[in-house]
Amino acid sequence: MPIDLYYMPMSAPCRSVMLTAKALGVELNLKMLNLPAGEHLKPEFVAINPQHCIPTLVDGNLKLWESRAICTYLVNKYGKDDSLYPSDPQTRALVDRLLYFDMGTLYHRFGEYVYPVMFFGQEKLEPAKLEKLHEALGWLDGILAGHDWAAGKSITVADFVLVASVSSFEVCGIDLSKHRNVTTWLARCKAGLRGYNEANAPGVKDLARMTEVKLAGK
Ligand SMILES: N[C@@H](CCC(=O)N[C@@H](CS)C(=O)NCC(=O)O)C(=O)O
Repeated sequence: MPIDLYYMPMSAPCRSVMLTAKALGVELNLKMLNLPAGEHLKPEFVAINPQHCIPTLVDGNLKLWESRAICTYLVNKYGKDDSLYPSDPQTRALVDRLLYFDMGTLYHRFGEYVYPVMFFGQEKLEPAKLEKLHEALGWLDGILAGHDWAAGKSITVADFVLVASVSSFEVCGIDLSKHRNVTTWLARCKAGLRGYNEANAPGVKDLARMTEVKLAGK
């Protein structure tokens, strides 16, 4: 039975799921939804996900949304071992902390800064919101100090989730250069994550193109 993923390449949450699937060698049946055209609001998709957000995964009778929950589900169900989402409570807690940090703080602050201009007609980006995003990037920089991957010595789902976010920030003109651990980790992810070029890079390019139109001069 195919595993369907409703997605759009530009979406960072969707890319984190695709990176996780690539790392696991799990084949996804990709079903693209054009959000600007409102395809996510069509009755057939709302019947699957009443919240009409992507990514949405359909695996047999399971219909699942919330990207970080999808990533950990895929590892729990299809991982040959637990390395991408360690079962040791303490290590898992550190991974979970990063997933929640991404959702509630890091990506959230990016959205607060960029979305009003990108999607809701606000004229200018607000410097105070950029500062808040840099504060969060500074925390990530501290978290990354002294080890290669987000949660320690090996790759976990936290890397997939965080890199989908941070690679988006990069093409939206957020200057990452003062966060040295972030920039070296980002380069490591680009070079070292299996499937990065297929699962993340094309969507980031789409986002870069949109950014040029929507954020230039703002
Ligand atoms: N917390 C959710 C956020 C998902 C989300 O905001 N998806 C956006 C695209 S990036 C979306 O589907 N927007 C359309 C909608 O919510 O109606 C996740 O991580 O999966």
